[in-house]
Amino acid sequence: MKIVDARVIVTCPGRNFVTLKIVTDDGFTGVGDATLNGRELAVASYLSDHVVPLLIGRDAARIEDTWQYLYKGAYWRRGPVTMSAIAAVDTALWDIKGKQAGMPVYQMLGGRSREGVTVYGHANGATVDDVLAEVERYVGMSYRAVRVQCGVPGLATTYGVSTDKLFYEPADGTLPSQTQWSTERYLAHVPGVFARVREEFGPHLRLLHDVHHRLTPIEAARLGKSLEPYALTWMEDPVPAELQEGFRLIRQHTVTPIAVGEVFNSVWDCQQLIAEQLIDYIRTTVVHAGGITHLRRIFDLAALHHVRSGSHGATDLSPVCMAAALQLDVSIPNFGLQEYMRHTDDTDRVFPHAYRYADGYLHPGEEPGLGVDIDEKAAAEFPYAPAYLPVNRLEDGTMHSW
Ligand code: KDG
Ligand code: MG
Repeated sequence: MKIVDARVIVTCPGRNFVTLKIVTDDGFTGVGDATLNGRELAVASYLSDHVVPLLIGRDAARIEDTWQYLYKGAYWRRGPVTMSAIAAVDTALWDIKGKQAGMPVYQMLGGRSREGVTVYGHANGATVDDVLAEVERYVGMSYRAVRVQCGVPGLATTYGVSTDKLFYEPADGTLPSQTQWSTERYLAHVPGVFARVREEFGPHLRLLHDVHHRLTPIEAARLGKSLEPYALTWMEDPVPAELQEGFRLIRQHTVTPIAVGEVFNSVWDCQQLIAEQLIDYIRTTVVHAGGITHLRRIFDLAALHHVRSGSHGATDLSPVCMAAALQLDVSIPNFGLQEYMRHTDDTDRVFPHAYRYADGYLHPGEEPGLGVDIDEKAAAEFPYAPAYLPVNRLEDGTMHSW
C-alpha cells in the first residue's frame, strides 16, 4: 500500500483551512487537518515543500514509523508548524488504515468507552443579561456544559465576546486588530457574572471560563478562589504556560480545576503539568499536537495522573480535526469534555462528515476511517484570504498576551 500522491489544499469557506489528502496505489484516500490560525501558509509550505516529497513511495500502513521519520528526521524538534504538518500526515494515515480495515478509527483504538462525547459551546455577551440569554440558548439546545465569557465594563472589547454566537472566529483582520486589557477591571467583574449564571441556572449545568493566558499565577490564584462558590468545571489557560512550574502556585491556593494546552504541540510541553498533577484537563488536540498517534500518548500519560482530556474545538479546527478528535474522545478512558464550536454551512459543504450532534453529545458516526472528507471542487470555490489573530495591549500601551 504505497503512497502515490499527497495534495495540500488551502481553502477559505468562511475561514482558512489547510488540509492534506493522501492517496495510495490501491485507491484509498485519507485526510488530515493542518490548519494553524493566522500562520496557515507556513504549514502549507512545510508540507508541500518538505514533507510531500518524502511521502511518495512510502508504505501508508506504517503510521508510527512515518511519525518517527518526520519527527526525528527533521532534526529540528517540536513547534506548531512542524507538529501540525506531522499531525496532518498522521491523521490521514489513520483515516486510510480505518478505511482499509473497514472500521471507524475508534475501533482500532480499542473501541468505545462511552456512548457519546459530551461537548461544550461558548455563551458570550457584552452584558451579563446578554450572557444569560446565550446560556439559555445553549441549554435550549441540550448542552450539558457551557463556557461563559462576558464583556468587562470599561474595556471596549473583551476576549471571547463576539457578534458571531455559534461560531468562534477571532482572526478578524488582514493585519492584526488591537484589543485592550485591564487585569483589575477583569478580576473585579468576573465573579459577579458567574454568581448570576449559577443563580439563574442552578448547580447542575457545567460552567467553564477561558482566561486566555492573561494573568500571573498569583492573579490566577485569586480568580480561582473567587470562583470557588460557583463550582466551575474549569478555569482555562489562566497564565501563559511556558513556565510549567508556575501552576504550582495557583494550585496551592485554589480548588477551581485548571484546563491548559490548546497551544501545546507535544507531550513535553505538558509533562510537568501532568506528572505533578498541576492541572485537571489537558486541552491538546489532534491538529496542533502531532496527530492521533501523539495525542493518544499525551492522553495516556494524563490518565496515569488523574488528568482528563478537554480537547480544543474552536471554529479554526477543521471538521477533519473534529472527526479525528471524536475518534479519540469516544475511546480513551480519561475523556473529560470536548469543545464544539460550529462551522459555517460553507465549511460543512467543503468537508462532508459523518459526526452528528444530538442531546449534548457529538457522535463520531460509523463510517470506516475518520468519517470525513474534503470536496476538492467545493474547496476551490473559496480561495485563501489572509487573516490574523488580534494583538492585545494594556491600557498604558504595553503589549500583553492575547
Ligand atoms: O485560533 C485561536 C483560537 O482557537 C483560540 O482563541 C480559541 O481559546 C480558544 C478556545 O478556547 O476555543
Ligand atoms: Mg481557549
